[in-house]
Amino acid sequence: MYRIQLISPPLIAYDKDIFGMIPSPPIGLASIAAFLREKGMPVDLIDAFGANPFQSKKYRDQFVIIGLDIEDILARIDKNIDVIGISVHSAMVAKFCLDLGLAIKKKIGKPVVVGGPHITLNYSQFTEAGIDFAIIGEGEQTFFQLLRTLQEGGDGKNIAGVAINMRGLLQDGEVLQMDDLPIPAWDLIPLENYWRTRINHSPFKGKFLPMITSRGCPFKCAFCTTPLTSKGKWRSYSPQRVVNEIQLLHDKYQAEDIMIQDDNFSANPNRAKKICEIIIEKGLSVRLSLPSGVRLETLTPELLGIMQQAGVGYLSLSPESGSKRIRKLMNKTLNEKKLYKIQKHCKALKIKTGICFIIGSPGENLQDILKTTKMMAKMILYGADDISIFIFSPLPGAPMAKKFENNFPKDYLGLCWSPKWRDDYFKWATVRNLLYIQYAILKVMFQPLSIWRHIKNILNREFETKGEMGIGRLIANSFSGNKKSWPVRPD
Ligand code: B12
Ligand code: SF4
Repeated sequence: MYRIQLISPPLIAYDKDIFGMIPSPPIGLASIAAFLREKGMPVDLIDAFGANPFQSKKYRDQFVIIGLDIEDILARIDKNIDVIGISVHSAMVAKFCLDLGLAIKKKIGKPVVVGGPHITLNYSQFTEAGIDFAIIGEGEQTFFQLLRTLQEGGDGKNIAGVAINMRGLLQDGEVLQMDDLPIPAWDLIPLENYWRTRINHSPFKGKFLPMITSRGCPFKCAFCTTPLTSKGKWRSYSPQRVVNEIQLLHDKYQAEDIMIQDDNFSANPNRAKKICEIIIEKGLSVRLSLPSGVRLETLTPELLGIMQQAGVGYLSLSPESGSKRIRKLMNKTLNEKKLYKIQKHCKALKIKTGICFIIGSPGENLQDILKTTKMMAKMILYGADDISIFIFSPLPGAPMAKKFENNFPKDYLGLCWSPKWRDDYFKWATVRNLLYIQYAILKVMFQPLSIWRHIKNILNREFETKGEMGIGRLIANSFSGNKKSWPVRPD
């Protein structure tokens, strides 16, 4: 039987960019590992961030690598391995993964396969450089089919879902019933190291794990690539399967906080309601959060009420901009009245909220920013807990990226929510800082009583908001010296 080496790259970010330095256990790769193991294929997984989150090195002038670098990874690969699979989550890790793949080919001489959200739309960056196979879309079934074919002596080039170095041969892989997928192989990930960093993309109090209850999104925001990678489809686990996984993460891995990182958890509100009902019926006691954004269209006071009873303590709402003009450019529908109403309901239910905005869209002007400022102020008045402000970055493949097509950074490195390569980055970074100052002032003005709770949570290192997590990290870094607190400074 073929032996497979899976690799999740280290975290790569602009040095000191707190928006890019957010680790999370690699759920996509853990899901592939579980699937292959279920099919009887022995799998080893190198999680280059999780293996050593306290190692940081400078990378290409402006960036840092946190975790294992190429040499470290090469040293850990067993020479008897048959195929190597590398996960490429975003443009930020693409160059590193390409260099790693080529180095593995040179040193070990075995086929290298890449997959992940970035690959689905940008596979030619890899196949044209000499990487053997790129898997398009969901990887479990396609990767397994490829491995089986290679093992039987085939060349693997005709399998649906495998992109080869010829335009026109791109096809979808076989789509599985979601409930047939095994639970991610968390036993292969050094979870303790993630918990030690005390950082995630959602606030948490105890041991945490991510989870996916659905894949894809039926909406079409022009800055996002998910509508393209999921082809506008949304598929989900059955409510019972979702609750079984929550229970297992709690019982087997002691997870107390579960981040449901679906693109669109409540795309089917009845399913979301059913999940909550089963959790309540079973008396499961876990804290749930929805950090990737919940579409306003799908929320009702009734659904929020039952979500709160089921343990949802934090969710993200993404109006993106206070300006209708910019929202139109983003192809983002938003009912502002409903936004404020839902925020007030969350406040009444004590569900913490994170409100996400994108600034710096092509053509965005002062008028637009003032409208965002106003929306932000209203949201804080109505009880919003966190504000996240991202600077527009043209993700390759997304419709709004077209305007930047000729200016993309080489090898896509730098395509993140702090795009320092943009000519006007300084301007937008200044606007972002001013908006955060406004947020802090309004928070003290409109929510003075919440300040004590924030201080208590920061001191206990039990976070209910991202703001607390960020400030907690700053304090920990200032008091504990370089090596003890995460993120460490590069050597
Ligand atoms: C949750 C999430 C995060 C989380 C957690 C990431 C994690 N470790 O899991 C956090 C917050 C940390 C994060 C960070 C970032 N993210 Co992100 N993230 C997502 C999100 C919303 C869901 C990912 C997910 O959990 N999917 C569910 C799992 C099961 O699927 P999967 O990971 O895609 O894996 C499947 C396939 O891709 C494939 N596959 C994956 N790996 C491999 C490997 C092999 C060998 C094979 C064969 C197949 C394969 O098979 C898997 C199972 O079917 C996606 C949107 C999306 N739907 O893709 C954006 C998304 C992937 N992120 C994006 C971006 C831009 C970023 C950041 C750069 C943002 C920033 N901070 O500036 C950082 C960069 C992180 C890094 N250094 O790479 C973009 C990437 C676009 C691009 N080309 O760059 C996306 C697509 C969002 C978007 N709006 O367009 N992210
Ligand atoms: S931003 Fe969210 S809602 Fe919009 S298309 Fe992407 S995943 Fe869907």
